[in-house]
Amino acid sequence: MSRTVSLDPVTRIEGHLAVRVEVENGLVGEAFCSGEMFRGFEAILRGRHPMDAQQITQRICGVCPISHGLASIKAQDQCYGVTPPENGRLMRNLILGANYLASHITHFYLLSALDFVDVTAVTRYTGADPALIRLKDWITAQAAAKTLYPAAPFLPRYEGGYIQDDSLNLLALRHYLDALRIRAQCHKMAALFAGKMPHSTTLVPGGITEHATADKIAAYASILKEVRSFVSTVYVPDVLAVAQAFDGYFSLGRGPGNFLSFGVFDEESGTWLPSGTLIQGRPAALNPEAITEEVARSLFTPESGGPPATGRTVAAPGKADAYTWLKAPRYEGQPMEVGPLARILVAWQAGRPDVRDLVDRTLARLGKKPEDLVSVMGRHAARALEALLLADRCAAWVDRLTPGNPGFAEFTIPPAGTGMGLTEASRGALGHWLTVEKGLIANYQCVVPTTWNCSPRDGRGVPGPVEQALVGTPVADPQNPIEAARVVRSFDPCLACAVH
Ligand code: NFE
Ligand code: MG
Repeated sequence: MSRTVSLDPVTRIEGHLAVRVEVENGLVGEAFCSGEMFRGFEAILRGRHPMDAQQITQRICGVCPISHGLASIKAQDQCYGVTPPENGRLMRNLILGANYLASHITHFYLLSALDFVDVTAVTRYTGADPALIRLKDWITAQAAAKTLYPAAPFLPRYEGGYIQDDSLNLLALRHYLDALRIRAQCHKMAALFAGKMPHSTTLVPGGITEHATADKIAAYASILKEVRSFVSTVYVPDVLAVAQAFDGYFSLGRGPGNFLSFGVFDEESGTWLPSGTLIQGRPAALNPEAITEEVARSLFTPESGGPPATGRTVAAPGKADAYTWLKAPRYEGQPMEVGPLARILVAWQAGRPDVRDLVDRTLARLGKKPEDLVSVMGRHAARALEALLLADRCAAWVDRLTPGNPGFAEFTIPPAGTGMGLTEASRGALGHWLTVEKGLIANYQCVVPTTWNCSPRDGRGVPGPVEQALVGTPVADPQNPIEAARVVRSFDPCLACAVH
């Protein structure tokens, strides 16, 4: 007998996502992802000055604003025919790198870890760590208050299957509290060159307006050391410990097996993490012309679909058979998984030596094969390994900055033109498409990581990546579908971005 289980809202993600799964004989048979709000950023941008775009699109999200700002200024770089000087290119990487580190650390500790770690361990704590004592007192007092949400964001929660060893749980909770401080440090790092965080004032076409002074370079390098040490001695070991404790999740949450990366972090030639696709294991070069958006089951009019350069965003709230405010991006007509796992797999396949070395060593340590990465645990591991590789890369970029050299190049805005800004947000491939007419924005389209991952069924009825990843997931207790929640959260969804 089939039974509908609804995860609504999915908590500990960003934005409003509802997931419905049909469970038959204890396994998910079909899944549906619904983005539950309409925002209309693309409609807001039409008719405005193109230089408003990097400011407005950063407001799509407080978690990945830098990626939206960068996609926007890269689209404008192309439209205006301007290339950033070396300092501008490096500062863009350093701001984005700091934003990735904040995002990955936030995702693991604040959003995902409590799917595995038993937070109630702190109520049994008898040690002397003041931070854990404060957390214990707070949770105990809140839980005793018997309100609807007794100790949010910790309780209520799904019951079942947490780590049993309280010493491990307490260590992870201590790291949860440390992560709050480290993510703030990441924002300080970003703000050195971004002016402020989360929404930067220094991102402009042609580069970055902040000056790379010796004191900012030294400050960035110094905070980076602290963040890098947290990533290598806390974050990566914690992820590997959780991976070993939940080994079964290396074979759950597979998804469509297609991966897409736009490539990110501009270097003198090409990008550090390469662009490319892997479709059923076959690597290929990225072809942006192969990207389309489908709207068959989305709450948009038919003209809202098609290639992003000419797509529109016209809401159709009452549309029959539609179940989400996300469009369905497709590549060569296929659903594609995007994100750290996609970037790492594409880079591994392309033979990037730093990626190969770290990934291969980690797989050997875990006794896993590369194909095991296509899973819930593989996504967490890829995110953590990317953070470690990126911290090292940021150290090299900050070293290359030359105090006194220009951060941006001058440009003029043509009365008409087009631009495509492709980058990677922490959650995956991000593109902004810009058309300028009479000096104003005539059309603007964003195709966003979570729109790829949480996309609905397309015109052929093919489900999106998260919908596919959920199929076959065991749900032992329909009242506590924690296994399904773990699959969804491994993608680090941000619905605020996805519906933009
Ligand atoms: Ni709101 Fe975002 C990232 C973008 S996800 S977090 O990373 O772009 O779709
Ligand atoms: Mg869009």
